[in-house]
Amino acid sequence: MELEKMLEEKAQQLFNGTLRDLTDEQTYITLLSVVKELLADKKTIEGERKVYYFSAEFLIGKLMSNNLINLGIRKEVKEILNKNGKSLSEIEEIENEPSLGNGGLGRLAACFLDSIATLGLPGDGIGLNYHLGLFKQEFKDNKQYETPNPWIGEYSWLNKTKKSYMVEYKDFCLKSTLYDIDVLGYKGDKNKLHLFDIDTVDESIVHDGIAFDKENLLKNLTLFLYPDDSDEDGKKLRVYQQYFMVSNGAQMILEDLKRRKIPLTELDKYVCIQINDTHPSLVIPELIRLLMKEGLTFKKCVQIVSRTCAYTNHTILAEALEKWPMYYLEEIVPQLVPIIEALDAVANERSDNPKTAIIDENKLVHMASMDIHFGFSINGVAAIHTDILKQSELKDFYDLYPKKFNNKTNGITFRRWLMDCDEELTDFIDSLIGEDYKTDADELTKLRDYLNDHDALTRLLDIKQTKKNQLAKVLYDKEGIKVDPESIFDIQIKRLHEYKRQQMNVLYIIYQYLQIKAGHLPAHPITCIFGAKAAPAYILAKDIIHTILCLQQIIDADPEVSPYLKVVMVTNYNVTYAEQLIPACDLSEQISLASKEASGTGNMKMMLNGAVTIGTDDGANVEIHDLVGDKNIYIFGIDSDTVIKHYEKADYHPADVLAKDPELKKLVDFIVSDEMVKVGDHECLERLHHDLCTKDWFMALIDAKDYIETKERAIKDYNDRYAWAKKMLINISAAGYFSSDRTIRQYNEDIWKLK
Ligand code: 26Y
Repeated sequence: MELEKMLEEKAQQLFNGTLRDLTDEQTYITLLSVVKELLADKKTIEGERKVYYFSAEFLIGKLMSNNLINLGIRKEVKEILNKNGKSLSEIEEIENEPSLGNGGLGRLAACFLDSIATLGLPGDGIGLNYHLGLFKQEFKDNKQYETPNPWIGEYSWLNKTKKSYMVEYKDFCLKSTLYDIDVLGYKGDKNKLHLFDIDTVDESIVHDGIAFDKENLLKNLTLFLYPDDSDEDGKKLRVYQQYFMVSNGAQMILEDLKRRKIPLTELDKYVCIQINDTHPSLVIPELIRLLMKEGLTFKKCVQIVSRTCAYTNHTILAEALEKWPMYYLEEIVPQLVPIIEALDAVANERSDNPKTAIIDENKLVHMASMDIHFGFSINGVAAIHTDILKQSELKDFYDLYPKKFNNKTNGITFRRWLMDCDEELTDFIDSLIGEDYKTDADELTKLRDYLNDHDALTRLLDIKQTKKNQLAKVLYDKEGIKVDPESIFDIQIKRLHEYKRQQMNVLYIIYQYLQIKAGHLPAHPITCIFGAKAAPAYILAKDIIHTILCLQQIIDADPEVSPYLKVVMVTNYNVTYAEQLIPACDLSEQISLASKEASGTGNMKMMLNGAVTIGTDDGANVEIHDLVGDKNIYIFGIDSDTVIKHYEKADYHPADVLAKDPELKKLVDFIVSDEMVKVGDHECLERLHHDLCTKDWFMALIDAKDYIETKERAIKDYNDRYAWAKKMLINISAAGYFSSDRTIRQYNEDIWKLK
């Protein structure tokens, strides 16, 4: 049936009206219902062998626009809505964002699902149906507050299935309910995202922000995306969640094999499990347990499972590598304890190096160690990251299993991060090189033919200006903030973490503020935009947010400064906000301490949308640098080898840097100046100041000077508009490598081996 007719009939059926009569909300529900039917009619991707991507996070973001694009009907829907006096973008506003992830790792999982389906590979996601996504962020008195972030409501993309499994804990059993979300490939067939839940979750137990009773598992198991892990109960709840996810997933996989009459001993031939960081690592002992219950020997189970599971590492920060106390497991999932102990014994047979043990002398279970011993592949997420894993962080394992290690540089889906978020740029690229790049991203290199095409460069600059104007309107509507769309949009959007060094960006802002106060105007007005959530219990991260908001207030109130410098911290940064910020970015801030950012993916998104990067040689920046060359990226700072040596020798002391550089000291001291204290909380400002002067664990002060000089150079360069436009075009033309289609092809060729 033709689309318009379907929509009209659905409007009639649901609301007894015509499309034209419906409210925006009714229109959204009508559209959702029609699109879900179209998805239901799509073919499921089939194949002998299938990958299951196990992940505690799937940061899928709003799905309407993405589904319309992949169905190939976005333009048509837009026209039908326009004809009926409605706008698609306003209708899309109605959708709640499912914020089922913290940041990069969760968003990567979502990009991967899109690419797996687009490449026509059989592959499903396995995760949890959190009722409340990552907290909603609010600001009051220049501080972050957290409130619940519900997303499901009466209408959503979830389809309730009839599948259900029993999950055993020490003192009770829980019955699961499975919800599926259809994942349609671009102009292709579909896979599924399976999200497990329980029926007894009770959203009303949340009080005072995001506090809740952590004891009552029946009510809270899937209530939150894993909560604050600063206390014992929060951590235990995460073990309950992780086991729930993997036990359900493992049972579903084995049930499917039985249905297909495949002997369980052939699991590894038909199934590959990709373990996304260590959060789903309990799938290894759980699968072994389930297979043993079917009568297989421990030895046989270890062999099968080891050929089935592959592990991706996303971090080298020690505090993020999960280690569970054995007594937690005894208290929560005692049935896994003998299996983990037996696995530890096997590991100790293979190597007497205590560093590769699974259970350490403090009776902590190292989840990554289990993955490496009993998985067949371990990969890092960017070239430099994998090298660091091999050479230092996981060196002992690399010596033991050199062939298991491999790199898979991250990628992003161009459907969402270009076609969806920047239609103007997409149409521009289409007009120059055709549409093949949408499924073959390397085609983007053809844009290089236009580097000296004045007309093309003019159009590119115009598009960037259009996106900046659009963002300016969003900032005004959402935040009540007026920005100058002609200023440089300098954007740092990512979780707030010391290693990502938003605090170094703060020092630049202070530098620029003091320069302007002293009568030295910047080469071009600049708007410094931040988006970041801090973990609720991460005090220093919250202090950095506070400092940014105080600077925002001071500069806003200063008519001498505000025409040239503006600071904006957007509220509740999420995927939806990212889609508006990224196309408007001129200068992309990727300034982590070298060696610390495993990959980064925001760097790729901004590059693809015509931003130029200022960054360290860290994560995927290294590969961006290689692809675009020195002239089209602003690299600064000490390199990762130097950083690693500083840590080994413990020879970095911020006080030494400050003693030698009184100009830098002035910038740092500004944090506790009268101006700041007047608008801020003395304790918070003091704490950050003290940390920078005495600890500065991520060495912001070592790189600050180079950073400031490099940024000043970029701002000067920006004024040569055509030279800048060339840099933009070179960045876009080189971004093809960062398509998640490429990443997934590599996962498939090296690890999954699906047909
Ligand atoms: C232990 C638990 C609290 C935990 C929860 C979430 C630990 C880690 C995470 C999330 C990690 C994460 O997002 N890592 C990021 O993964 C991206 C995708 O590979 C990388 O691009 C990025 O550099 C890395 O920080």
